[in-house]
Amino acid sequence: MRRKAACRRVGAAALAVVLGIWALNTPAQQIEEPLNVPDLLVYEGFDYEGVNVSLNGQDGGFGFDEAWDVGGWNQAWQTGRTNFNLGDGTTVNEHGGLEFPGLPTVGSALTRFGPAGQRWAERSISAEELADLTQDDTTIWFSILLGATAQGNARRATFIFGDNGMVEGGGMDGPGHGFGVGLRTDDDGSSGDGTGSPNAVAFINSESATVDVATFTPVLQDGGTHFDTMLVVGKINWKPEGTPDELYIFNISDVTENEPEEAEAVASLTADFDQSTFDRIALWDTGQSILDEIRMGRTYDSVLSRPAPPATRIILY
Ligand SMILES: [Ca+2]
Ligand SMILES: [Ca+2]
Repeated sequence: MRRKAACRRVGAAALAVVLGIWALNTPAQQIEEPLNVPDLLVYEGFDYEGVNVSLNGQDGGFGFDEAWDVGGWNQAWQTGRTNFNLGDGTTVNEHGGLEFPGLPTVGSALTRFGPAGQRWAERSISAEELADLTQDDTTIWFSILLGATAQGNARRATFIFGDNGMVEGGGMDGPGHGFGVGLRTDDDGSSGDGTGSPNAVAFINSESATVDVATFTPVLQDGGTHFDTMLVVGKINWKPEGTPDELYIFNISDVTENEPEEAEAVASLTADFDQSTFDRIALWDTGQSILDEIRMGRTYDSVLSRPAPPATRIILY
C-alpha cells in the first residue's frame, strides 16, 4: 500500500510538472477555447475580418444582444488597421490587434486613423449577463487593453459600463450613470487630454464625467506611435442604494500574479448608483488610441481568461 501510495504521489508530481510545463510553454493563441472560462460573461476581442473595416454593425464576441451602434463623424472607428497618421502602428500585431504577455487575445483591435472628428459607440448587454453584473453586495470586474496614442492632444479614449451612451465631446446623451476607465481628464465639464494614464471615469447622473487621474503612466518608446500597451482591470463593488458603489482601477503588469488589493489601485471613484439601470458598454474617442480585448466577469481570474490561480490548479492536480 505504501508503494502504491508512493507511486501515486510520484505520478501526481510528474503530472503536475507536465501540466506546469504545458502552462508555461503553450502560447495563448494555441490554447483551445481560451475565452471559455468560468464567470467570464461579456467579451469583445474585435475579431473581425478585413483591413480598415468599420465597427458599425459588427456583432462578434459574446454576452451582447445587439451589434455595435457607432455615431460621430470624420475618421471612422475601424478594425484591421495597422497604419496611423503618425506612421505604422508600433504596438499592434499583423491583424491590428493589441497583445499582452499571458493574456489570450484574438484578431484585431478598435482604432482610428487620426484625431479628425470623433466617434462614439455603444452595445447593449444581454439580460442574462446583466442580471449577474448588477446585483447589490457583489463584486464585478472588467478588463481592457489600451494603447494610448503618442499624439498629445488626443488622448481621450473612454470605456464605460452604464445606462447611457456617450456623444460629442465625450459627454453622455442626457444625464447618465456609469463607471469605467479613460485616457481623458476632466476639464470643467468637458473632456481634456490625458498623459496616457488609465484614469477612473464616472458619470454620476450627469452629462459630464468625473475623473480620478491615475498614478500610473505607461512608457512611450522613442519613435513609438503609441505608449506601451496597458492591461487595465476595473473592480466594482456594488452596494445597495444609499451606500456608495466603488470603482478601483488597476494597472496589471503580470497576469500570473494574484488578485490585486484595493490599496494597489492606481485610481478610484465612488458613486451611489442604482446599477440595475446599467445595460450597455459605451466607447468614445477623438484620437487614434487603440482599445482591445474588453472583458466583463464575476471574478478577477475571469477577466484575465485564466481558469484559476496557479495555487488552485496545483491543489486540483
Ligand atoms: Ca483583439
Ligand atoms: Ca448601488
